[in-house]
Amino acid sequence: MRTLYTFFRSSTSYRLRIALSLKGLDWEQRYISLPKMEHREQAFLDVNPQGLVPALVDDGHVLAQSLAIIEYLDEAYPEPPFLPTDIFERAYVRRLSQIIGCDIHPLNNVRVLKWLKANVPGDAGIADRWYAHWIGEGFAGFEACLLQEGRHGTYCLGDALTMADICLAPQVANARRFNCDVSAFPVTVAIADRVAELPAVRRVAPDTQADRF
Ligand SMILES: N[C@@H](CCC(=O)N[C@@H](CS)C(=O)NCC(=O)O)C(=O)O
Repeated sequence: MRTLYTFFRSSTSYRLRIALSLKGLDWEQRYISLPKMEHREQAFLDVNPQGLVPALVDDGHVLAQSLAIIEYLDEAYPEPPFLPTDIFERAYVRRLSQIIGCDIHPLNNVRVLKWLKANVPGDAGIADRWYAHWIGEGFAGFEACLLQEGRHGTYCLGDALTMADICLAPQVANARRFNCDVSAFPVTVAIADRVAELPAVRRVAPDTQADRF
């Protein structure tokens, strides 16, 4: 049995739930509440000393960093593949994944928003404006990349779902949760919506999670 340390609203945890679900793997969940700061308690730091979710324990091995874990899962459990076999296509999928994972998500992480609220007093809307700004900038780059490359189909790369789609759907879900206007990115949003509608994805969505209350 493998164990996923997860929080329902965490988009990086959602990536992992999607990946595990698509691979058809079984796992048990340990819920780590970010509002209750359980990710900074020693019990979780003993698992991931960085104090961030998700973490996965598989076959006794502790894994952290969602992109690294997704690639691990793909190597350990090859079907269905999350990365294409062509090396240039693999680099393209990693490029799209890293736009989300390295250039969008870290700017809008919980600790960043909390820091802004604490350090910019008298500006109640700062965190929402910050979030919307970086979502707009990030998705504009993502959409431009898709359109310039012209390699998308049902998903980011043709009609086979890849790691890029696994990263994209949770990020679009979070943007909507923060009431961001995503209408300027129709290709990106349409792909994310197709991913979110898959039964294997639907069953691990934030609104299905036991820790959502
Ligand atoms: N690059 C890491 C990011 C992990 C991360 O930042 N997770 C967020 C939840 S989506 C978190 O634990 N945030 C806690 C905080 O910001 O205090 C990954 O992809 O796994």
